[in-house]
Amino acid sequence: MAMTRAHHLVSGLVIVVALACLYKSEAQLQVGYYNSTCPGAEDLIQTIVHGAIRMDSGNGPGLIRLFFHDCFVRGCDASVLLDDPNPNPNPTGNATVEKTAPPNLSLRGFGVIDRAKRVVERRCPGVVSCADVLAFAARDAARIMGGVKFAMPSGRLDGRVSNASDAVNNLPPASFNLTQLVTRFASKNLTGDEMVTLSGAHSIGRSHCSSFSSRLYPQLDPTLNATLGKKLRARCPAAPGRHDRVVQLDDVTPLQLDTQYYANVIAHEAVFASDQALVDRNDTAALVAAYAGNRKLWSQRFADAMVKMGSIEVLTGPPGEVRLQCNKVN
Ligand code: HEM
Ligand SMILES: *[C@@H]1O[C@H](CO)[C@@H](O)[C@H](O)[C@H]1NC(C)=O
Ligand SMILES: *[C@@H]1O[C@H](CO)[C@@H](O)[C@H](O)[C@H]1NC(C)=O
Ligand SMILES: *[C@@H]1O[C@H](CO)[C@@H](O)[C@H](O)[C@H]1NC(C)=O
Ligand SMILES: *[C@@H]1O[C@H](CO)[C@@H](O)[C@H](O)[C@H]1NC(C)=O
Ligand SMILES: *[C@@H]1O[C@H](CO)[C@@H](O)[C@H](O)[C@H]1NC(C)=O
Ligand SMILES: *[C@@H]1O[C@H](CO)[C@@H](O)[C@H](O)[C@H]1NC(C)=O
Ligand SMILES: *[C@@H]1O[C@H](CO)[C@@H](O)[C@H](O)[C@H]1NC(C)=O
Ligand SMILES: CC(=O)N[C@H]1CO[C@H](CO)[C@@H](O)[C@@H]1O
Repeated sequence: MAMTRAHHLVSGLVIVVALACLYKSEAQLQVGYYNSTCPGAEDLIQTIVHGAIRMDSGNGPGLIRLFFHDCFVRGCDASVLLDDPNPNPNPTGNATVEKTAPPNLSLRGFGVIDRAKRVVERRCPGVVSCADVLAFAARDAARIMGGVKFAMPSGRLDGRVSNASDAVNNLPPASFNLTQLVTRFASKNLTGDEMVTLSGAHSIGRSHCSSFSSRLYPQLDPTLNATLGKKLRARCPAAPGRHDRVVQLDDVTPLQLDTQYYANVIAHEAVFASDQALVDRNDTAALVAAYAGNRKLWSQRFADAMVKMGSIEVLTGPPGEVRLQCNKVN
């Protein structure tokens, strides 16, 4: 008798949990969200991304960073892709939309997203959001640059707002220390471990001198290897003039999304103070060391962290929309 009662309780609980999951899944991303509404969308996007990276390898890091900047500002809603709707330049010269805010300095890959969106739009009009196109493209870029293949859940809708001050307030600057980095990622529900893992994206791509010149002048940052410091000074003059030059983030294997970045951090050869800060605490330093010696471990964790980053504050209902063109709201 008691058994039956317990059974009923258990099955009741199972139903409640199942219903809760069902309800929740309405607002959740799904792997293969476009299976029936736009089969082939992910393949089409992958083809475009592949071609774009073959033409210019900088599109690889560009797309991965674009995804990060999208997700950290108002969630992964393609707000980073919106142009200023005002055709006349702002009289104050102030930034208005995210992509014109200082932290977005040098974002690249917009053209790849526009092309992928156009191709997908031709196949299935009004179905695939720009936020999902960007998520798929970043996933593909990571694989093409040397990462692992992984499933990227989808079903995001596009936002209708882009605000430059949101970018300034949400994107971490390269001067952040470890405490600040951990806190900023925690505000996006990402753990310290995930912050260390995602920072490995700095294994590819480049930086402008202006993003780290405070480590070079007036004094060389003592946590930077002096030999590298002198090399960077030669490349990045104290008085830069109008031309802000670029350096590779990982000078050893600049085109491989590998764990050389972590070896660089251990050797004090990372470009940003925020990279070097990863060894400022035992637990994060231990993870840096583990990743430096285990590419397989890092690549898998990086894939998992990209999926998690891709779920930040996603829109799956109103006021979200499927934009027809990625640079403007419908
Ligand atoms: C941990 C905090 C982070 C800081 C402080 C930071 C900062 C920066 C800065 C200042 C640049 C150079 C911009 C320039 O001067 O052109 C950069 C480049 C880059 N970042 Fe980060 N970033 C962070 C996290 C991430 C994450 C989470 C990702 C992606 C998962 C990422 C991916 C990239 C990539 C791929 C580039 C190279 C872009 C290119 O070559 O066009 N970063 N980052
Ligand atoms: C789409 O298809 C894939 C592969 O068959 C499957 O793993 C996934 O669960 C499907 N997703 C949806 C939402 O139907
Ligand atoms: C806009 O620009 C003016 C003048 O340069 C400046 O005083 C003001 O703080 C700026 N506003 C914002 C929101 O950046
Ligand atoms: C952008 O956000 C800032 C800070 O939250 C706010 O003061 C400003 O009014 C917003 N701008 C627009 C155009 O909504
Ligand atoms: C990190 O920076 C914050 C803000 O400047 C400061 O309050 C804090 O003491 C710093 N933490 C460490 C460990 O340096
Ligand atoms: C983080 O998780 C909490 C609790 O689940 C949620 O309320 C909050 O919106 C999440 N924040 C982000 C940025 O995803
Ligand atoms: C800095 O790097 C150079 C060249 O890789 C190396 O010879 C030197 O030992 C390093 N300096 C320190 C203090 O580790
Ligand atoms: C961190 O490192 C210090 C110094 O090496 C050591 O004494 C301490 O036990 C370590 N803490 C943890 C949590 O590993
Ligand atoms: C791609 C893009 O619009 N980048 C802008 C980022 O912000 C800087 C500074 O506000 C602008 O000069 C760039 O044009």
